[in-house]
Amino acid sequence: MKRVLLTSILLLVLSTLQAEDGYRLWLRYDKISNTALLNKYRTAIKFPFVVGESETIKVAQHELSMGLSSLLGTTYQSNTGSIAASSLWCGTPDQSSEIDNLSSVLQLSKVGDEGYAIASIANNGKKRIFIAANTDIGVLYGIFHFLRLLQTNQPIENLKLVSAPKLKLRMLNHWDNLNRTVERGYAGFSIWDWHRLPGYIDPRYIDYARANASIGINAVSLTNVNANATVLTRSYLEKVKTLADIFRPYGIKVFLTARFSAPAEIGGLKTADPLNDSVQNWWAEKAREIYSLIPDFGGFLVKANSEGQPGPQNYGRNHAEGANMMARAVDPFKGIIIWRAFVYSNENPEDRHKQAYNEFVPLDGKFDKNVMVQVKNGAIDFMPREPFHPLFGAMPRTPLMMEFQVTQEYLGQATHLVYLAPLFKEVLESDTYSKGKGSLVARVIDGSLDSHTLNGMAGVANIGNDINWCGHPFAQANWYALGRLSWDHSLSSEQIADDWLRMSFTNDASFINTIKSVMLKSREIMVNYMNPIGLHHIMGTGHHYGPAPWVSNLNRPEWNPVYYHKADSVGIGFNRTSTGSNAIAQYFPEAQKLWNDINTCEEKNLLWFHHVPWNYILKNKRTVWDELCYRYYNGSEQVNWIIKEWLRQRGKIDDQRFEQVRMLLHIQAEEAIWWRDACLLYFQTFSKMPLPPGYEQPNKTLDYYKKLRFPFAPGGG
Ligand code: GCV
Repeated sequence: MKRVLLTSILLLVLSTLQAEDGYRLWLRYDKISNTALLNKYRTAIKFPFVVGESETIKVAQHELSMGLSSLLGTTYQSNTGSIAASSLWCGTPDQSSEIDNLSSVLQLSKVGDEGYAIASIANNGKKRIFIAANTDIGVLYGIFHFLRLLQTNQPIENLKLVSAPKLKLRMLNHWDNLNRTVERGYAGFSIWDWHRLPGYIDPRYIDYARANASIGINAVSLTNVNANATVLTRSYLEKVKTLADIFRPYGIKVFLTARFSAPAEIGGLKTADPLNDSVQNWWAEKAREIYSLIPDFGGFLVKANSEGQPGPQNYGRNHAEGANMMARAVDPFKGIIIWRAFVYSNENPEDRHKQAYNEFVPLDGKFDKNVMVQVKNGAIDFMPREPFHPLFGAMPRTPLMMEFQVTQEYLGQATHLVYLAPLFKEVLESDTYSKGKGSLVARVIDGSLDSHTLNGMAGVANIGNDINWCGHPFAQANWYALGRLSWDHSLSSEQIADDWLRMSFTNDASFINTIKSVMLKSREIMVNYMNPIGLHHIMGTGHHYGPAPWVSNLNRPEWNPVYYHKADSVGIGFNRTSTGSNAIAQYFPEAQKLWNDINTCEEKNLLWFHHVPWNYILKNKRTVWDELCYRYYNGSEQVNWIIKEWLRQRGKIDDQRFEQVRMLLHIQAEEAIWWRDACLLYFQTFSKMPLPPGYEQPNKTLDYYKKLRFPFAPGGG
């Protein structure tokens, strides 16, 4: 008996030792299993040197030594051994005369301040790989790229790569509260241990910075946009300074969210009116204090006059007056203000879709040069599918920054496998037509369309203190995709998924091909079982988990799902054409053409723009009701397809993550049926039409679904 117990304990310890808990993200650096390739790499890589002495270079040296040793299964210690025999040289022209001499061959003029070149070059009679950049951070990014080539088993014989980021600000927005809850966070509590900072430094801060640097993220806003002014007090700023010091070598700048009423709340002033001298002085002083602690502080991210947050309108001022006041406070220190355009008001009877545009377009050209306006990808709120926000293209004199949501608030949270790169790409590749055909959203936000030097993209983080950071093993792919697309928005979803899978799981081709296809289809599958053909905002109240299209009793009309789907005895959908709210007029004429006419409207956005009779016949000859049924059933069946494909992967990857994903997929399948049946039973009370023949009948009643409650659902913040 004793022996059995001991053996089980030993096995448990062993399995824990070998556990793949997901902590290592995509930086696992497991030894390359293909022996022929391993030998090739070992032959090609000898005595790596990373030239320089800065903190960033030290990080780069460490990463390269660790990555190579681990991937190649033999010790590599950067900057030791024979420099003459070295075949991997990393550095900048300033630090290395070899690199300086080769700078035109390496094309360093093309890589700017953060980019890099990786090239195989014959040098002094020896073939060498150079990882070169104009700056130390460029060297670190290049080293991460090089390690990725090995992790993904790419050839390295004849490298000739030049890479520079398309966007300057590549950012994560944490919605983390000071009490460590995370608004819309589904992966545990905040990783910022405010209480024990600055004295206690969780090693996780360094791993977080490494992970971000490995995908090019160079800015993080630490706190919730529903801001708490306490973070601007001295004792918290000292904690922030500690984080900023840790992140600096990894090229990451820290931003804070600023509560507009802070001068009154913590500054003892009677007002926070942006035109008041004492308020202006307070912010100027606060900026001076912050920059004395954190010289490279990024600036403030501000949610104002939205969902109850204070803002300039409380004092009869507009967004530009509020933003500019803060911009002047940080300007002497090269700081910027990121002002969010996520505004809507219940006192405004206008379609919520139109409100941000109506408030912001008249302010175009009125913001100071160090203000960016951050716009969510769509006009409502991070739905499974939204047409792009009409502000893109409509404010040419203002740098607009993209705000995506990485945390899956409305997309199955940390339970559903949904790969978001296709959603991000769909928006980035949408044509605003603001300057004729080809005026893509991507070109608005990278500044190339309207010649802005400030430009960027942010994602609301999905990171928490769960051991695997993001809750769902596949949710890590969304953090990864945000970074890679911020660096280069022309990358395909497929390429990003391919890299992420290889780095996070295995290079096994059959696993990669199957699971990549699952990932690429997963977003569309989720749209089908949650919000097909343009339905939106029909999820449960408050926690936003699960379906609740019947909710109609909330004080604010635009918080009720019935406001959005408008189902009645005639049909379903929100008429946003000229005969309805006319939100469509906010788009340029060519974009309007995609959606304006019910007969030609892209079906994926049909109910977003039209109220459509239940028996209206679509191009595929189904009625709208039948199409809804088809999509809901198809979406939920497709989750079973995902499960089937996943089960075939047993043994190809570690058991621990295999099991985690398997269990989560089973919940996803149940929840897809919940979405399907709850929504169809509810909409059927209006359509009065039967399910098409052959469809399995729901086995629960609408009443059953209406009574479900989730009092402790996560993410409430
Ligand atoms: C931080 C949605 C979310 C809120 C969030 C808000 C925002 O409404 O449900 O939790 O608040 O967006 O983006 O400001």
